[in-house]
Amino acid sequence: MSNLSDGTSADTFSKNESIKAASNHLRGLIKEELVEDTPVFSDDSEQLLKFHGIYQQDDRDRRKEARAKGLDKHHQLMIRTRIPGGIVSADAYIAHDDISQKWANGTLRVTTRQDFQLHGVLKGDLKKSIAGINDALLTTLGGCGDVNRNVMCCPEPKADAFHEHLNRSITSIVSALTPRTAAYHEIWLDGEVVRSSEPEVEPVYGEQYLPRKFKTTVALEGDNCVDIYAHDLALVAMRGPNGSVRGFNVLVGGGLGRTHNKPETFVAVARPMAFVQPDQVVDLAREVVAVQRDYGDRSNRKHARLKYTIADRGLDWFRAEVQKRLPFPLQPPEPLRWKPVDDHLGWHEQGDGNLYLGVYVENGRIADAGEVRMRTGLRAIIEEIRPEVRLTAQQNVILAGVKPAQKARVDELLAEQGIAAVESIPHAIRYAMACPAIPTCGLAVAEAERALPSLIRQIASMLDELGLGEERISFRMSGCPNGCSRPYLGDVGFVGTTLGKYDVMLAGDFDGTRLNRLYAPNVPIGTIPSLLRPMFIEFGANRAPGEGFGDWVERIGFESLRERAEQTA
Ligand code: SRM
Ligand code: SF4
Repeated sequence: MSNLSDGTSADTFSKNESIKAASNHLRGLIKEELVEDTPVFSDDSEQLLKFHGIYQQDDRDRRKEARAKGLDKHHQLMIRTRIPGGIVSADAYIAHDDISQKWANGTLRVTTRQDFQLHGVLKGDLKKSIAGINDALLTTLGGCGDVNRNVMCCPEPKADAFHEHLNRSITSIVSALTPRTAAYHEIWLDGEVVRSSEPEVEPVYGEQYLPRKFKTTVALEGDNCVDIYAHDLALVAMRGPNGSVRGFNVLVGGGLGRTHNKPETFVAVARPMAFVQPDQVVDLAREVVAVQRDYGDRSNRKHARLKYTIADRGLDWFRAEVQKRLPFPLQPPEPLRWKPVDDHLGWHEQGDGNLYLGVYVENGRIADAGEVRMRTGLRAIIEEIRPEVRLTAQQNVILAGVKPAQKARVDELLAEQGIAAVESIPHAIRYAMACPAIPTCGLAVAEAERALPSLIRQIASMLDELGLGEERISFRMSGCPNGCSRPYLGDVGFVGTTLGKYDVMLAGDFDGTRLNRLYAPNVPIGTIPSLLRPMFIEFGANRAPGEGFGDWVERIGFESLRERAEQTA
């Protein structure tokens, strides 16, 4: 193992560093263990599998029963397909739906980073599932692991020159930051094992890949629907004349993961670092990643994200280090202004005579549940109309390229399966998000996806009763402080502390430009509506015209909020 650029000895490296270094570019023993007659991979392979887009999990709902019977956990795998900009062809959607039916738990999960996740895959079905995804021209390589993850982008399918330019930049960034190892093909696709006298090279990542996960998003000037401030690297495309991209504002060092009671772990928003020309953006992205590769903390994984490198060494140091590696001068960042975030739901013109429809999917779970047969409905439309599918950063689905003459048929197919038009969905529900948490996530300490629907309906009816039903307030819940549903960037965050309890975070904003803060720790879920009710009453009575809930809380402050809430309650 090599030492760090700053001279840190390899002796202090964390265990994951030795696993990566010894893995021969992510091969390890995955191929050998795949054919063993066991339901699980070894611990080392579990870490390497992440780079291949695979997490080893167990069904937490079945733990108790298994323990009582003296049986092992119910082991299963989750597969994450990396989907740049969330763009999926009709064929790839159908392939994922088929795989979910045959080999996973029958549902598809749209993630907050515009990917698909398949849960509940058994080891014996893993290779077939991955091969099916690749046959549909998508990959799971780099879906997880210590590499640059999926590159996000606003999914609005606008047919104009600006979007075309942007798509070209994204393709180049994705290609520059995708791992080069042939391990993926060898293991999952029966690719030939290349035996060459030349050593295999990972030009960006080297032998040990990055110290930790790395996340990049591209955003469009004025539109923060991808939550740029949560990202290690955010590139905001600025408009030039005639639909050109004038350049990119570059922000670095955002990250939301933290651990309860460990103040040395913290949430950070990405900060403006530079402005670059369109033809410089790929080099810039590569060198930002390279500086983090060389200077990120490889001894402590809880301190290994770019936000800690920047907190320890300073943004000026980071900018100078990136600059040293580039042949062009970094320009100062331009000011950013945001319009109200658009979730792109409902019917819209897309600029080429066709339409797109944004469909609301509760917490991203495409499933048939009771009256709402989302899976059947989306499948029927996609098979018959064959739209392009786009996954949004709010866990919803866009059907693009629908001909005006097909609109009525799409509406009919949705109605047949009980899928409501977005206009009829209460705003609190529409703008809410929750992470998967229990039963699949091994890190969850509380429920999220299964707990939010009931809570958010209580909140929605309360807001409606108080005449605030039309307000755009974002409620985001996560089952632990890692922040996968970006709870720290909503008006209101519910962060799980233990089963049935949540830290209630307030004073963020709807447009995701400001972190919220802890207002009330460890609140039992059943009492959250009564905690919020007096605040909503005060908000309705005293806010300034057009002021959002989080902005109002931020303006009056927690102390005044507590006093007012006590008087109103
Ligand atoms: Fe996440 C780990 C789910 C977006 C921060 N995240 C996990 C794992 C894989 C649990 C694990 O490591 O065993 C979860 C799998 C649950 C399951 O059963 O599916 C998980 N994260 C998700 C998804 C599916 C949540 C969702 O509701 O959609 C999102 C998948 C995104 C994707 O397609 O790549 C997801 N995770 C996020 C985000 C939001 C974002 O990136 O915009 C964050 C906060 C931003 C950030 O990274 O700082 C996030 N996930 C984490 C962390 C904390 C990282 C840290 O720096 O401390 C972990 C734990 C870890 O890495 O150790 C984690
Ligand atoms: Fe799991 Fe925590 Fe992420 Fe939720 S926030 S998916 S509980 S790691």
